[in-house]
Amino acid sequence: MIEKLQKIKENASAELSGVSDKATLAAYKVKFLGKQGALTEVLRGMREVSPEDRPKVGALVNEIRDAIESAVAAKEREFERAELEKELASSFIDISEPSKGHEKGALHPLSRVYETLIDACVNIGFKVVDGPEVELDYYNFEALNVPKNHPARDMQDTFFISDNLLLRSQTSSVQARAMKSLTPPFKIISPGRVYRNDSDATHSPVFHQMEGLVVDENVSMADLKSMLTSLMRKTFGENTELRFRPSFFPFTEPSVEVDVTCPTCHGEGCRICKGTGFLELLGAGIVNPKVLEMGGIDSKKYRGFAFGFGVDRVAMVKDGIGDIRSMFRNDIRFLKQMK
Ligand code: FA5
Repeated sequence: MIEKLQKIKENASAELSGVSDKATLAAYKVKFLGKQGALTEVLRGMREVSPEDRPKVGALVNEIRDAIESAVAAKEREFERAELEKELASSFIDISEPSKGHEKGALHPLSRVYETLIDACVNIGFKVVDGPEVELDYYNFEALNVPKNHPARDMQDTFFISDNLLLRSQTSSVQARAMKSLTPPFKIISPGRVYRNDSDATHSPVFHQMEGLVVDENVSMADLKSMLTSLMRKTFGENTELRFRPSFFPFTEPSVEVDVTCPTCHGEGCRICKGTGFLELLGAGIVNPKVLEMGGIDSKKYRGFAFGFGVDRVAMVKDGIGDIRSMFRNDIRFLKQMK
């Protein structure tokens, strides 16, 4: 047995010099290490070896197998290196060739407006708060002075999930939640996605609002007006004029709708503003004392003002986008145009 093994060792060593490529290496491996190979063949005869000789024979088998395996691995490395060198020598990279250039990405028009509005508010002391998109009827309506079955609910065509659960139709729901946990004075904004059963060029079923709420002693309509004017001028330019029209919201009293001069025609009247020179952007007003009380705030001591933008509308106005839906189609041609 020992002689047989020594013979295998000698043959393996002698034949290695004849291994000149991957194919002969594969055949070599099969011949010495394969299932029908020389070493396996010897191992099958182990039964005939006396128990005292077995450890010696076993050790020799292992030694020969290890030696063949490392010789095979070394040859494999040698062939791979040779292949790589051949490839490197034959290929040529022309580093003087002009590059295709890198296209720069850009923020979505909506994200740009979001950032501008949020930054402008944070700079004057507003804190950003968040709330759930799947909301309780209570926070979206009841806590905002819109009881169940009240006709004011028709102002927003809402997606209900169940009697008490809905997709929030306005970010005012966050204001209703925040009042319960914050102690006045405070200034918060809540930007986020909202949902209504609307769809045309200026209405999308999913859109974005940014609600602002300021609660303090002695806040007034004049504060609301000056704050919104400064915010709109930061967004649309210093020459922007605001128009406040009396309106109705169940959660504010008095309520206003606010228009800004059309940035396309600067108030002259054009297709975008339908000839009026103004564009409607947001609702606002002095928070109804009933809403403050429902939020746990003493309405005798504190007053509040609130406003709610359509962020998508701001983006449309700012970038002259004719159809709100183009902002959600992810058409790369539109997005490139908006860069
Ligand atoms: C509200 O949603 C009130 N919560 C705003 C408010 C807040 C008033 C605080 C008073 C105090 P309104 O339904 O008007 O109001 O919506 C506000 C803005 O959202 C609109 O001016 C408009 O810019 C935008 N908007 C409304 N519906 C859609 C829609 N389907 N698609 C895109 N924008 C919309």
